[in-house]
Amino acid sequence: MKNYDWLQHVRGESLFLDDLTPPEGTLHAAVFSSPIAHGKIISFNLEEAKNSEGVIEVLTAKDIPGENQIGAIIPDEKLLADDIVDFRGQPVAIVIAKDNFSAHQAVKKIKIELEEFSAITDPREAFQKGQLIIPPQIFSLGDVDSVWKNCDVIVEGTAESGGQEHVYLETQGSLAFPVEGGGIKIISSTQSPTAVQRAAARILNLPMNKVEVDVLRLGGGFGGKEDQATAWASMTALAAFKLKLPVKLILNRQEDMRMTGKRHPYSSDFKIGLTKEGKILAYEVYFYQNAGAAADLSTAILDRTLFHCTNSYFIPNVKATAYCCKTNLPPNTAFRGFGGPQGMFVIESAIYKAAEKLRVDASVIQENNLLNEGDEFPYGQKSKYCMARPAWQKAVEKFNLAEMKNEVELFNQKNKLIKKGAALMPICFGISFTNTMLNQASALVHVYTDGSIGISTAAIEMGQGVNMKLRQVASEIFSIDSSKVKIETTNTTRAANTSATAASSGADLNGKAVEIACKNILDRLTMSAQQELKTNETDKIELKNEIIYLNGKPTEFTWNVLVQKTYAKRISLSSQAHYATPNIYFDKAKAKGEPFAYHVYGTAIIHVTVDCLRGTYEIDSVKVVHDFGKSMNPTIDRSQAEGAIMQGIGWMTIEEVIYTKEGKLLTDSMSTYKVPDVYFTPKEIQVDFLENLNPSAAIFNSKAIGEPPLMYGIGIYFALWNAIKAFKPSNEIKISAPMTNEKLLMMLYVYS
Ligand code: MTE
Ligand code: LUZ
Ligand code: MOS
Repeated sequence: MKNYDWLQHVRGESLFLDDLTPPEGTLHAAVFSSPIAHGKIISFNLEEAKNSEGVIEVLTAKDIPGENQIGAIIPDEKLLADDIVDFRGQPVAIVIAKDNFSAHQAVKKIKIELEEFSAITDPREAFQKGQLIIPPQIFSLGDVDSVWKNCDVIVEGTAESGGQEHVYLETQGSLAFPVEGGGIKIISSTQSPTAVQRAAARILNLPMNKVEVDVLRLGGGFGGKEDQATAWASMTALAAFKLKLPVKLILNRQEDMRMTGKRHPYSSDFKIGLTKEGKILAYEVYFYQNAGAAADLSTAILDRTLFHCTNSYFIPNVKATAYCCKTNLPPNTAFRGFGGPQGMFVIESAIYKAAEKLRVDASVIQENNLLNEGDEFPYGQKSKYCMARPAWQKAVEKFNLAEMKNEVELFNQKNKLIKKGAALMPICFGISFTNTMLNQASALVHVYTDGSIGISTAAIEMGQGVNMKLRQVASEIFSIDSSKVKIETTNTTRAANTSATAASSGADLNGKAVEIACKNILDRLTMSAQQELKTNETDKIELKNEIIYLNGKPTEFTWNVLVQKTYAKRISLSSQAHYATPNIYFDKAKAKGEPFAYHVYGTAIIHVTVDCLRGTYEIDSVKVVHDFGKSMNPTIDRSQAEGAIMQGIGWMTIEEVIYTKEGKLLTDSMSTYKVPDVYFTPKEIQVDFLENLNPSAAIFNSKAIGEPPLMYGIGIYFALWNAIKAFKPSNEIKISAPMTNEKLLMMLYVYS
């Protein structure tokens, strides 16, 4: 099964927001944003900008007819600042001009007078000053306090992990135009059309039915457009509403990097207690999340950090506390893994520190404590169809870990200045939005009289291949060629009240809805065939490869003929269906429940080579055994795994988001923010499929793949750790990701 989207992409035929032919007379917007991280607006002077060439209008908070509010979970974020500015790059005014260049020229002419306040960029400082967005969140299992005395070793430490820029190829943008009856239509590059619709309706003081949002596809989202496409869409909606003309706004790369939030940096304290055999008895952890200046999705992300704080290990006594710290940075947001990777990085760090103290290889502790069937997670759910150990064992055997270890040791004995390091990284990731309410989707399926099919769902195609998977569902249910199936744009008039395409559950939720809708139509078609073929009760009707079979024998009825006959009988060839993940719940007050439909497991083995003279390194190989369930599209799933692994590796190694203490982003271009390129990719990536049939909540038993493999990338940090140790065994590692070349070099020669 090929991915139709990819064929179009390589031919340059796929359309993105900026490729759409804009309506006649479309105006262009540019955003004026706060030049400081924290302060009070005293006054603006917009005159010069308004008189600038090509400028039509400059809009500020005063021009908002509805409520100046875009906060999705907590209403704490204004579309346009009108009093206090909380971060550098916070939108203050929108210039609308005849063309993009004029709009940008005029932005430079806006004068603003501010009273500057001191800025906080560090989450621990925010915590000390009581700047928390929500009260501390705690997950616990057993009782850590009573078991420390039974531990043979206890290790405490601190771990830092950095932010990460999404670098979606298509920057944030939107196009909005007025429609009949005072409404607005918005074309947006969003993962969540309903979030855009809701926010724009609030801004414009319109009912939601007067705001239509349409999405063709995204040039990548990676979580960056789960919540943060809303502002730009609302701005174009506001401008189009006020000026009664189409307005387009596309951020350039630098604007996008400066104004939008990123993966949350975390600073964490851990304490881990083990027996001398390496069994973990207790784990206590405190997470300080750098949320930025508004809640955005931070609280949900904080939850997922807690859900994944023990990764794929069973730890009988856990106490995990998480703080959502408000700082003067752009609001940080969803990024593939959604807080999970940050939690997992800390438990892995704790295990590595404990291994040093126990003088064993960290993999011994990792393996010792892997989840078994029925083990309880700190949030009360029990591990089911647990693949933690099967994946680990298969990786160890298939990739011959013992031999690889020998090779590394031999190499390191022979080489003084070049050292190799290896690490294993098991993962366990829960599938479902942790906010149970969001686990629903809908599909609208039309079979046209020529036998072709059009499908609308809530799913957003952003490169992950969800449209191809939805096509496959319909083609499989009807047993017709997938070329007969078209996936329509995602539109709020055809799929209402949608959840974002996120949490890796786009294919599951929308696929299940498509499955139900197609089965409804198939039932009617089967009934119609029974009438046409005048069958009796014992006869068996089947649709196979576009032919109707009666008792296993082909009839003269093809798919197309049956569709026409059914239409002629005035039977509906359309169906709308809704799917909600069954049997999941979470009691927030108790922090217990069964929030996930299922878990995804796997193990990676990562090898690196470090040049200990220069602090540079290469990735030799990443070898993975991953639990795909029964993959419905191995090509797409493998590519998702490879992309996610690379993104995880980037986060841990060379991608470094740097803000000054004054909240100024220094890494605001592709020359200062380094993403992995083709030369940086591992020399070898192997992804082995661990097949299993469970569980049924996955579409066609094909498990969600979007996010889980990102966390294999965490293993590279520890492979580098081991290489550093091989060079200088006495080295005390200061745990701070990413391990950039500079940091690694300092680690080798400066810290001891
Ligand atoms: N793959 C590509 N090519 N582009 C993307 O933006 N986003 C990731 C992942 N894979 C993304 C991607 C993220 S963050 C998620 S949550 C899932 O895709 C969402 O899609 P799914 O639910 O259909 O897997
Ligand atoms: N978004 C969300 C997510 O709202 N809830 C989640 O649990 C989640 N998980 C991963 C990615 N996005
Ligand atoms: Mo993905 S972080 O759930 O958009």
